[in-house]
Amino acid sequence: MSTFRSGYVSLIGRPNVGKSTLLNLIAGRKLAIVSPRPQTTRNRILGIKNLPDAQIIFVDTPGLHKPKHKLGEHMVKESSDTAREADLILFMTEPEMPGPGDKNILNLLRTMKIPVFLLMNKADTVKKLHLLPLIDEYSKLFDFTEIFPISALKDESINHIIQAVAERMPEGPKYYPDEMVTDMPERFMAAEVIREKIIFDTHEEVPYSIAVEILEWKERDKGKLYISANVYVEREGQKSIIIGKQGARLKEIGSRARQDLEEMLGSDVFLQLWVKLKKDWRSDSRTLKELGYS
Ligand SMILES: Nc1nc2c(ncn2[C@@H]2O[C@H](COP(=O)(O)OP(=O)(O)O)[C@@H](O)[C@H]2O)c(=O)[nH]1
Ligand SMILES: [Mg+2]
Repeated sequence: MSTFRSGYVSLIGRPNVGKSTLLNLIAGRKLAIVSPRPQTTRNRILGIKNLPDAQIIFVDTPGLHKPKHKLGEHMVKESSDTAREADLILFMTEPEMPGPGDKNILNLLRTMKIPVFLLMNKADTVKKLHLLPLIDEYSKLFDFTEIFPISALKDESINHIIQAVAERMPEGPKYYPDEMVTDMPERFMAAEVIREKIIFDTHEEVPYSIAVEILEWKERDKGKLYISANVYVEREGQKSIIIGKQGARLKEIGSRARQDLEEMLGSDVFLQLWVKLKKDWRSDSRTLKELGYS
């Protein structure tokens, strides 16, 4: 009789190395929002992978960084907590010499005594020749169980990595039913899609200063879904930036979000967005709690 294996695998690394891109590649669909800016992911996000003889639960995390406000503290805690509870850690990095950020993370991982794979991501951005000496540098810093260069953006198959991960999973039950790909409610994913569109369309502090809260979610006539949401900003000036001239930017954001939501939910969507001021919400414990960031 063959044994069934299952376990938790946490994706750990500096912000912007490609953790969420990898989670989406593994899941074969978009679970986590991705952006060219660091610190986009704020919560832990689950991607469940079913194999004939294993169930692997991948957990995307916010990047580990030096927090500057209460939201940042929450993000760092989410990352280190999921690492501590994992059966295996995928430490992701870019094809660069290890910097202070990477070294700090490896020091933290060293205290956990959990096997760690090194995934050197964005391998498409450098010549193969340059990868080996970099991998060498990382190997001097940490005793990795396995090492893979990858490109979460360009590679189509990462089955060899998933297979290697499966082999490291302990014997265990199927934690989630087969059809389940994530534990996130649709409402949360919808709020994230809206946030992603705003991040893409704004600059400097604005992308970091926003939070999205779904207010209404109702079936209306002919199966059309009505969704309304608040977009919170930290300062008055950010409100007009998001709204744009005669509401042009908010209209554009809403229309892009609606297209993604329709694809994700498989139904027509009517989306209404409100921009609201919530002063310095990133430093306010109560608001963080209300928005699910605690
Ligand atoms: N060239 C290249 N870019 C990548 C790769 N993986 C991710 N990216 C880009 O890196 C940025 C950050 O990715 P994201 O997944 O949000 O990083 P995270 O902060 O670690 O979750 C995005 O612009 C991605 O498109 C890769 O393999 N190659
Ligand atoms: Mg991310």
